[in-house]
Amino acid sequence: MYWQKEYETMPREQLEDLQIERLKQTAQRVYDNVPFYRNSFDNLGLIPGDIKSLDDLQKLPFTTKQDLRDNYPFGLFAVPMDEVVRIHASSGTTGKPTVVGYTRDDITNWSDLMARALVITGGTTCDVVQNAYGYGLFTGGMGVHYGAERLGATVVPISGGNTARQIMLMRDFGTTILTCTPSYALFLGEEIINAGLDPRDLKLKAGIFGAEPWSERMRAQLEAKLNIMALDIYGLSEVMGPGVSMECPEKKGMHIFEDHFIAEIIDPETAKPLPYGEPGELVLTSLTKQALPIIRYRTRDITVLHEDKCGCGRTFVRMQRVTGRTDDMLIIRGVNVFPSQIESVLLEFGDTEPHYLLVVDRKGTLDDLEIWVEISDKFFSDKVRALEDLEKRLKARILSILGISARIKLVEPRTIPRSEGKAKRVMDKREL
Ligand code: DLL
Repeated sequence: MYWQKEYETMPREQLEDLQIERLKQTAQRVYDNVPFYRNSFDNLGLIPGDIKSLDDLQKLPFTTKQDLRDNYPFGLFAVPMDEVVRIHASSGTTGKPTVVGYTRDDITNWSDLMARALVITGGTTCDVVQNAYGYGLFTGGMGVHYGAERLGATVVPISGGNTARQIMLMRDFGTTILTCTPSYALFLGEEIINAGLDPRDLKLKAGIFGAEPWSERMRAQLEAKLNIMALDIYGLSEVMGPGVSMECPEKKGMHIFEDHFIAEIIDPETAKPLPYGEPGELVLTSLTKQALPIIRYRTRDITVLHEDKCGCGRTFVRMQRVTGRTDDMLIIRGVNVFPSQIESVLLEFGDTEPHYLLVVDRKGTLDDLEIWVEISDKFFSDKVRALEDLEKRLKARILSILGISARIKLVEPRTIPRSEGKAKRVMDKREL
């Protein structure tokens, strides 16, 4: 089943014609409206008219998270603010978030892509979609929500957390499609069983899980525990949000919605393009976005692209599961965390040293973050009460900056191993 069959099954040649047309428009749009892009085109001696074929994409400059940061908050927007109807944001590398914007047409396109994702799982107007992705600045909640409404399904905007209530509503409302992070889905699956329920008594049939890495092992567990078909969805705020690509029931990777995005794989070291089939960093260019068109965005996500025909009939290339990142970003309970964000919090607090270690583990099915922080010599001789107070303040500050709660472990001065080269800030013990 398709939502927009004409596009989803478009012959490659026709699809490439559409991509080049849209790429030309995008290059013109950013050149005319975004000083950052005009400058970078000028520096390369490039004008939008130089883009004549898809191969010319490689002439265009890359965009990075740092570029979004340098132009915080709205500097990369290509339309006046009165055309922007929505803002979302994701973690920046330090204090300020990365901000993205959408026009009304952007929201319509995004909703269509999310409706496609739901239809791929077999979704129809008769489905009840329990949307347990977080609502708010994170793109997961609203992204799925608008897609479900666009499809005409019934959406239950429950957001994340409150597991007992999730299970109650799942049963009472006859939820058929669950959308959330895969680790939360696994937790829900276990809690359903702990509550003495049999998943076969629920009406659940499919789950659309993403926003963090997962594995085939987790898929098998999710499908067994929840008695569903579990499919992977990928996206990132900078490029749109969820719905950049979506897996089909063939389960051979996620189809990139190539009528809206061009995907490349590059060698993260040399930035040179790599052929299909080789692992590297995913680079995405938007083709239809108006508020925040993005050229060759370096996602930092490692994957492989496959172009062989898919049994589902879609002609879009597929990306394999994301297997890692080229930077130090962690995803903890679905929240993107950069060690540098934590460092900047520690620097605000005079009583700690900027020596820290993030210990990430999976307790049961949920991620757990413990932050080891060295306290200063001066502070170390102080009273227990003061230590407890420092711990509390740090915890609260990290919660407010990162949006996740962490356990703080204050350690004696000079106990976190120093490294001669790049400091080791993270110990990730999770096995997916
Ligand atoms: O996580 C958007 C999203 C919401 C995707 C709901 C899927 C479902 P950000 O918060 O900007 O956006 O984080 C984007 O999350 O660069 C990847 O590193 C990671 N990521 C997203 N989807 C997957 C996935 C949303 N299916 C960052 N597998 C991306 C592995 C994923 N990693």
